[in-house]
Amino acid sequence: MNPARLRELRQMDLAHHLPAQSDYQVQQQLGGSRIIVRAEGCEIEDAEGNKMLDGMAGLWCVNVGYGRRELAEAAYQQMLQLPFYNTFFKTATEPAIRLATEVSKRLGAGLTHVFFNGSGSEANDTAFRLARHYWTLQGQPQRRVFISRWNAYHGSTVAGVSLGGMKLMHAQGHLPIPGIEHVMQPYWFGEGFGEDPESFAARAADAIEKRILEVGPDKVAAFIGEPVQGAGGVIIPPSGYWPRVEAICRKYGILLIADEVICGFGRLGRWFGFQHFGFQPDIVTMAKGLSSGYLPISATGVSGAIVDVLKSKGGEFIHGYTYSGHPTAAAVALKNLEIIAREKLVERVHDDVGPYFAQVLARLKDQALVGEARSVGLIGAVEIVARKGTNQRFGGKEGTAGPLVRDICIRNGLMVRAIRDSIVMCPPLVITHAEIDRMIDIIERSLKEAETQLRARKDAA
Ligand code: PXG
Repeated sequence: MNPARLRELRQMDLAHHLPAQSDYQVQQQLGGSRIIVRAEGCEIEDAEGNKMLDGMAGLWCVNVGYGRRELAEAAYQQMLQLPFYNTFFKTATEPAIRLATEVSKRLGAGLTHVFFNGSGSEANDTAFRLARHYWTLQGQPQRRVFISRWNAYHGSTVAGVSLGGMKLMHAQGHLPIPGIEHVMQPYWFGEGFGEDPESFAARAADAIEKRILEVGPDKVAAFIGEPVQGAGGVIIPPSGYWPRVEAICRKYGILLIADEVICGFGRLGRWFGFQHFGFQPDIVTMAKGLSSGYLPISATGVSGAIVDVLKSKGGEFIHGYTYSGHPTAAAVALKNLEIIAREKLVERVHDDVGPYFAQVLARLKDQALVGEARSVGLIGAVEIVARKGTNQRFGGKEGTAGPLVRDICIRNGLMVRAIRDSIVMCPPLVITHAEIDRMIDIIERSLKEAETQLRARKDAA
């Protein structure tokens, strides 16, 4: 982009635009936001012409990679035929019906029906309202408490933030809303270090049972969790965690909601994260990879058992969004699922790039700053520590190294996220071996560059 146009855009950005989750004072100090202008495959390009490998698939969503003409074509054709119609008051459109069918086929295991929304947050709001409605229909309206984990991310709407366990988000706006309980997360590196991982997992799952008993089992509507917590820092629970959580939910007849907004659509090497961990949810929320981010659309998958109750008891579920089942977004999502299936991207993650990513990531374990490098499928994290062999951070409990390493990675040509003192990765599922090598090389180099600066800091542990 020519410099004059870029200058003008930056000024307009400052004068009129409030970007999401940003400190507007910092936006001002930086002279405007980073502007991304185009992308192809796994690479993004900013307005200054810098090309970067996109280690975050946009924002954990561009599963099929950028530049898919087929998706643009699907949107174009659908817009010409019927750009929009609603799905309110017993109306539907062909793309919405076909997409519901395709999604439920892939969910399998009794998750027969799908409710559409525009975003992951809305998908969780739907799950929240649906679960309470279900219990009321079942003659148990007092069952309205949700149990979630600290450091979970379930979105940015009022219910999404409340269900999530981000304390800083709660602190803005007097949240959470009543009726939501938070328990410990299965974050072994942060909270179980030195403990046998499986006994830690059992302890983390049992915290849910303990809370159920404190609240009163007859008052709990549902437990909600991400199979792998993404925005919380790619928290991969030990293998015993989810089966134990499922058994606890079953024991007390509590609905189990899997938030698959990040884990869904191949990320863990299966269509859904619950299939990887081997448990059976009653409600599944999905977004991001459903359309690979090409258009906003999300879905709430519901078990046949719940739908049977809705159908047999009757009465309107007084809930929905203008864009529920948006035909253009649904047409793009359908084509996206077709691409994932045709190119066998789920199998590719499971059999090829997932194991390769794990293998290359393991190289980082010898680095002085690396406390742990973990992954499952194509999602991973590198924990940065001040002292090798410990989980001690630079600059105290929350750490200060993450943002520094992230900024160096970006300068070196890799877009990644820092979450506390970890670097997280979630690249498009089409990433090649060479690109995985490049991603890990850049992180390795950036960690080395950061080390000198970090050790020189007064606050170094
Ligand atoms: N659930 C999960 C598990 C998510 O990761 C949402 C719900 C909400 O989706 P929407 O479409 O309403 O944003 C998400 C979104 C980050 C970051 O910290 C993560 C998300 C969104 C924005 C930033 O990297 N995840």
